[in-house]
Amino acid sequence: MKIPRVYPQILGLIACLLGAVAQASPARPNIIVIMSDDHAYQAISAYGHGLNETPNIDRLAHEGALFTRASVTNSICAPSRAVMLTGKHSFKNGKVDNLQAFNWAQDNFAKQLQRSGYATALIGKIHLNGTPEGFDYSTVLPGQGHYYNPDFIVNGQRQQFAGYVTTLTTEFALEWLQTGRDPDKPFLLLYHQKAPHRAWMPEPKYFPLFADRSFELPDNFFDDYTGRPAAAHHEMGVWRDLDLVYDLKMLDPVEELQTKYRQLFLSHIGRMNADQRAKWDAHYLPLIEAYLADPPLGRELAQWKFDRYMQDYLRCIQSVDDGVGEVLDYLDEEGLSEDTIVIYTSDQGFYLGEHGWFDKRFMYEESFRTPMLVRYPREIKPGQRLDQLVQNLDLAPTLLDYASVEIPPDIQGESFRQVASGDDSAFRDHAYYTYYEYPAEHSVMRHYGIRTDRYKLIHFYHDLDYWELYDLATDPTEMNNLYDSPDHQDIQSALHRKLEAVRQHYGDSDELNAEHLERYLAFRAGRP
Ligand code: SGN
Ligand code: CA
Repeated sequence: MKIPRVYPQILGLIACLLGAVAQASPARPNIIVIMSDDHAYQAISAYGHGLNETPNIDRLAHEGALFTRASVTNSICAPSRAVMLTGKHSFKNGKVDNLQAFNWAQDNFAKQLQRSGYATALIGKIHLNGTPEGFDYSTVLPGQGHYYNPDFIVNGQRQQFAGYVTTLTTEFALEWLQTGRDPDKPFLLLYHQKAPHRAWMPEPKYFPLFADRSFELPDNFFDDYTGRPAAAHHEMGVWRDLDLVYDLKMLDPVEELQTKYRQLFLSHIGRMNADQRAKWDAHYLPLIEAYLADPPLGRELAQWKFDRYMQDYLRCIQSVDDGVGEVLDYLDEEGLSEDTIVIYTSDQGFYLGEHGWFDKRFMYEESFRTPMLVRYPREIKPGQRLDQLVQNLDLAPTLLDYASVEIPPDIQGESFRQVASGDDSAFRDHAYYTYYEYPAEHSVMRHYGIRTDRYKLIHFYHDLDYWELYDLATDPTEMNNLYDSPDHQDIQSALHRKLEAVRQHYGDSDELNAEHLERYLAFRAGRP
């Protein structure tokens, strides 16, 4: 067929118009959310605590924004992930604790991005039962997963992989980026590491790191919890509750150390192949012999336990940092760095000996706060440190905002896109917190509370009824409960009013807490 001569002109016009449209609305950004598990901000060098070096995570701070006061709404793994996905508080999305089921049928921001044309993948730890919804591709750990030769569920099929969990997770993420995704679509990748979760089993190449290092105990390591009965009730003490075999790796061949978690540790270490086990033993057996030959006592034992804990915890983080470097390198090599939002965060913070603890759950700063670093060269100036009270609750609306997808009205978080771009006009003036998993491991009682720019008000309830008030400007380590102090009556009343208003705004209440408690106790008792 003969093509009329006018066609090329029309085609040219169409191309020109399309070009104009493309210019008016630039391509939507790619998004990578890197989440690790239990990564304390104190253990990221960009946060300035001097414990370790994380050069790759630090790149995000140098080339983007670091949030100094980011927090979670519920400091425990699965609930935190549910909050991130849905943009709703635990009492709205229904996943209030690690134990009860998550409802994947509800909407989440991955589904919203997928519907709007994004290629989506979830790789690594998610800790939410059932098949993930909202992802074209998923490779996830069952539950907590294992460090060595872990199982992954690949698009619904469970299989075991040889290797170390952190490097495998990075490999799977890179594979999807390189060959798995639809290259014609913008992408969303949730790249979620298991590390540095308990029991802190490092990759062999990092055994030598920190081997001779002793760590300074935090000032409040020997906290006596005066004025804080719920804190006193804990079971997460570094010197009292860490398990010699499981946590501190004293798996003695003569089986003298019959600790509570010895069997559990055997199930983890039992997954290793002969080569992995040989490397493990070459490192830990001399430490075990030294310990048995001359077991430290008293304060020396506390320091020894803290050092053992910190050495392995920080080693696990080194492998996480390597993975971040590989992903950032991939973006550079492919010319994608400018157009990709990269977020680094954790499902919550963690205690590194503060108040004498490991673990999380409390609304005190170290576990209430979480790392949050965001790089997006198109919009975010390099090297910013921002102190707004952003929360994991805000990730879903923020990412929808960047992707030009309408934020559903029932989402409870706020977009911090403008904040990240350096707009310091008002953001939310508070952060609201709820914690429910009690009675349970570590014995952290049920509580809720509010943090404002300067103060924190917390209410512990259920088998005690106790309020705490902290002035974070004068008492950043929360040692001095000011509740009922005669000098703080005005601020106490103001915080109570604020807390009530915030609870009403989000739709939380004492009645709802009573319902959650009843459901939880029934669940634990195995009642329907
Ligand atoms: C496990 C750990 C706890 C930890 C929870 C929740 N015990 O149960 O120390 O608090 O996970 O962690 S362990 O003996 O199994 O290691 S979370 O990050 O998944 O919420
Ligand atoms: Ca966690």
